[in-house]
Amino acid sequence: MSQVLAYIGLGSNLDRPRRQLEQALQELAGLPSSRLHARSPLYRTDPIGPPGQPDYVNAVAALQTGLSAYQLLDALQSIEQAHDRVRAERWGPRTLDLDILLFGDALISGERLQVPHPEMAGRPFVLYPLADIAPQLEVPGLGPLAMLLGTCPPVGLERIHG
Ligand code: ROI
Repeated sequence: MSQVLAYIGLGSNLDRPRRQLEQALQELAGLPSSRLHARSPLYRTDPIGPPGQPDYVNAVAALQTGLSAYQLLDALQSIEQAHDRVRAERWGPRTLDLDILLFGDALISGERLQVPHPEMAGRPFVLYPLADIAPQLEVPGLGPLAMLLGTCPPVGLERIHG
């Protein structure tokens, strides 16, 4: 079976965010035909979007998987739902958000799924944890990750220790 390295962004700002992410990482590791290849440290990050919501905890995982991109998307949405995610408000607080950032070197522009994730280049809470686990990464269609970091300063995030 052909295997792809997929990068997944994790975020939470409700209901014990660190625990949400640690649990979600275990659930990613348990997906069929998949293996957790790497995970970044957790970061506390300032919310981007509507003000007045709690800080986020963010991380990025690299998953080696034999699933297709859409099978992976379905699996991520089931995990989100199991974490009681309520899709109440656009850009509002959430218990767990799992985004496919990259899927090998694929370029996907569907209705349900766009890869690379269309907003990743401007989001420090994605780029810095991604650089922790894949500093040499070439982002399909966008260029070297190192170049993207140069135009996205590490503002509003701090690595969580322990
Ligand atoms: N802000 C931060 N810091 N982290 C997120 O994961 C995140 N996710 C979102 C919006 C609401 C855009 N803001 C975020 O979906």
